[in-house]
Amino acid sequence: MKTPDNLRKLSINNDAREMLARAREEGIETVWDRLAAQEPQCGYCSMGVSCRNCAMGPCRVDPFGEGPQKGVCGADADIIVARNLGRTIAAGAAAHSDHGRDILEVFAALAAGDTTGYEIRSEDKLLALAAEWGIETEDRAVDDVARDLADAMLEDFGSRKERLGFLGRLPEQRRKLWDELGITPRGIDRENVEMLHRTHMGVDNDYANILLHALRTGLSDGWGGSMLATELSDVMFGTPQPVPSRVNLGALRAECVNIALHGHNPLLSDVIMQAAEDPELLAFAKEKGAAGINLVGLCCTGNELQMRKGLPMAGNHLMQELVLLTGALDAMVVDYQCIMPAVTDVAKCFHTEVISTADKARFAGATHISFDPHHGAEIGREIVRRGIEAYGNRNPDRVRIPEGTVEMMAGFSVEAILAALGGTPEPLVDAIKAGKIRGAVAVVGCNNPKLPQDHGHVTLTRRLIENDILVLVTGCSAVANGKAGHMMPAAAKLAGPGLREVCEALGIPPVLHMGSCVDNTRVLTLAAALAGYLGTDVSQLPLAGAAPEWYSEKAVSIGAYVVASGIFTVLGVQPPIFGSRSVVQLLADGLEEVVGAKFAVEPDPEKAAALIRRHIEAKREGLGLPFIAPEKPVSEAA
Ligand code: BF8
Ligand code: SF4
Repeated sequence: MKTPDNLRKLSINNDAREMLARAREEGIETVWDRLAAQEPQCGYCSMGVSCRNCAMGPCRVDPFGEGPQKGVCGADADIIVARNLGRTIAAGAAAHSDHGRDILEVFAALAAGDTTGYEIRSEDKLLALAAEWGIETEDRAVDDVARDLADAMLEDFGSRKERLGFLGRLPEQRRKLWDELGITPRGIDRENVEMLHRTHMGVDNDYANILLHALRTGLSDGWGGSMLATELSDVMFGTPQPVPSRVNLGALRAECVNIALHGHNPLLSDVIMQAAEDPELLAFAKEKGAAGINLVGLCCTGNELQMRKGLPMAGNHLMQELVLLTGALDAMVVDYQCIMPAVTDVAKCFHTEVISTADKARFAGATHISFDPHHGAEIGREIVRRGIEAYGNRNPDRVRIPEGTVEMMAGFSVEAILAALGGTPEPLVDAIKAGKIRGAVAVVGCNNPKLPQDHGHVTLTRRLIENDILVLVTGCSAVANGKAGHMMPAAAKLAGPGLREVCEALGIPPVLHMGSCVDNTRVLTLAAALAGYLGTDVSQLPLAGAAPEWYSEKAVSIGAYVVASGIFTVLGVQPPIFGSRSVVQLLADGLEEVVGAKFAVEPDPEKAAALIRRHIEAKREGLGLPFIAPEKPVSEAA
């Protein structure tokens, strides 16, 4: 097995390097080894010019013009690349939206009094959503309002509507633009199904038309499935408020039963957190010799719990195997998405029990405990009990927990940000107008083993805050920035003078944790609210998005809805589109004319920061805001 020698190239974090060294010593395979074994990866697939959409294929076209230029059906590179991208976006949108549906179904069951372990924890939010969705609230029982809201939201998944229920948050200009372009998302499932239909052989054979529908499919995620997931999670689990937390593998505790909550959906993990405080289970843990029950988060399930309850994070995407390598994890509870099948292989090298919980996401080698919200509380307790039992099998001689955690703050929902601003966006708008804050950038998305873990997130974020750009983070980027120490109020000293002044006055960090990946919709809501406040379109604001280390289909869907919503987005990993010059031209240039925003690809975070700063200054100029020469010169970028 060929493995790169220098661990420093794999991750910027000491805890990761320490566990990678252990993996080497003990011959335990990780994601980096498997990537090396795949190299060189297929050039056709990397450029997006291979197709297996039908049994006349598989086909591939030669982007350099020497081999075939068309698949068996006659599809050229433009069609094949656009179809592949459309399907990728549909898969990502489906993942987010199916998560949203799962939340919505439990919310509906809760409203019907048919669950255990759930309650409405944010009545304010429920009533605000009901008002937004045109549901009568006066003199009505909360459960009745919730039932009607659930029914109305379920309609968003179907085919009977002309537009999704959350589009009223957008400025009029943007809604009109989408109507004119024919990309107003109508039904969440509908746009996904139509994307699959259009990319069947012999349906949509116009690459630009395919890509427009791909944007619409992404919009059905951002303004549909993901937004439902965020909003209803807030209703059921609480609207996040600033909360202290910690991050790193050091969050594991040798003396405790350690249970990691991994995946994306807070439905189960929330009841597990309740179970971990159950006196009977705590007594059982003590009986087994443990000092207590210690829960840690991974990926976005972790983010959901960190945002609302300050749950310590063990790490982001590339830490999921390394947390097992500590030998101190007794159970890894998984729901779905971003959970490598390899976790059960690594777990076998230790005593760790992997417990799968979603019937739609099963793992060979895992114990399956089917999650049923009607008995949420009981299932939560059963899972914690198994974790305690697994603790009994732990070999203390094999425990190696990297020392130390980094403090961070989470919990910056839009409501929390507005509260920090004194209830209105005005102070933020004033700070932007005065040039103290030049603009805001959402730095989001994954880790990818093709890049040094967290380097892109951390470097880009640092350059942006140094230049007075407020950074909003979600997903694995939030974890990366937490580890880097960017997410405590004291990090204001790393920011430029203007941003520093604002952060110090408000007592907030210059990098705000806005949640999991479905919570990128909080960024949309904030952007739309700012645009509404200024009476302008989102595309005119000094905003940008960046996914420096993305890997997932969900990230492509996010990119699609962010750009279609009018926000320039920089990707740090090349998407598989470079086999079609037309597709690249449209996404990286032509879209600007269509939706007022476009994509850029820039793997070097220093250059990405320069691109974003130029973009933000251009938007400021467009709004007639004062140009103040930046502290540090914009370095020459591509
Ligand atoms: O939804 S950032 S690696 S964990 S896909 Fe996955 Fe990417 Fe992490 Fe969360 Ni989002
Ligand atoms: Fe080949 Fe066309 Fe079938 Fe794709 S759809 S596999 S290009 S014949």
